[in-house]
Amino acid sequence: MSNPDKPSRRVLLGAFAGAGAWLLAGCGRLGETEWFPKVLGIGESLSKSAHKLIGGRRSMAQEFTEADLSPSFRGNGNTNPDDEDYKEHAKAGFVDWQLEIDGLVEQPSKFTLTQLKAMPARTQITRHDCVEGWSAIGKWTGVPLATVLAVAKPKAEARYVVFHCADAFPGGMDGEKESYYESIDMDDAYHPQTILAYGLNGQTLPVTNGAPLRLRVERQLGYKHAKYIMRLELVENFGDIGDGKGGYWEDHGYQWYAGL
Ligand SMILES: Nc1nc2c(c(=O)[nH]1)N[C@H]1C(S)=C(S)[C@@H](COP(=O)(O)O)O[C@H]1N2
Ligand SMILES: [Mo]
Repeated sequence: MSNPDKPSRRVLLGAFAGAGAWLLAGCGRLGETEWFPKVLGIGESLSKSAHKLIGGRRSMAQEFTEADLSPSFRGNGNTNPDDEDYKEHAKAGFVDWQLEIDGLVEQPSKFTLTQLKAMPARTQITRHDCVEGWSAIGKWTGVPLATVLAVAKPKAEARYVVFHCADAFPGGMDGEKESYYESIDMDDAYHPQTILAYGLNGQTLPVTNGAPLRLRVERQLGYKHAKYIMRLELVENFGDIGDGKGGYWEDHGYQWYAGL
């Protein structure tokens, strides 16, 4: 039953669509308008496309200062992948490790950690929010995903970047392991704060937090930030990867778009 005091979703979306041209033209200034926080207040009920329409997908996540850093950045989920290849690489300091990029790209590529570190880096101090109810502020250094994609050249039909990770969780009754994986769309892939991080708080990224490389996708919740990345795969859809929902936790019921 609809509540007569509350504008319906349809009415709200209609209002946004009508204001669309103006909103897009002014999207760089949205955060400064008085009504924007109010819009965000009702944003919980907005669809992803409406969120995008009001400029939300392109806006920047808040960045903090050194003074805001959490004393330590805890590890969560898997913190030490139980995979033979991974363990060998970790023991060797990831000198022979390579990030693979394949799928719908013109130029399937491999990058060593040294090559990734030689690309222009971005450092950002951001807050990580986990659905389990904790947050931490950390300083992340890495290469923008956009920079790496510029080398691999996604084909026009590529719609998602899938992150294949080294770790797995024990699966169902047969004890079969389920690999951790995640996916984001091209809007998030090209967002300036979306980086493949190899540094945390001025140090080499520890194994606990995803060495050698982990995703930072700052507009979304913690489980989207894939750690222990081994391979990026560009796909048109992710229906035949894992259980088809776009990520390990999505396959277990979490939302695919985990916007903050
Ligand atoms: N490969 C992999 N990535 C992962 C996870 C995981 O278990 N494996 N856990 C996710 C969750 S739920 C959170 S909150 C963050 C935790 O990152 P941290 O260990 O650096 O705190 O990593 C995310 N990425
Ligand atoms: Mo999490």
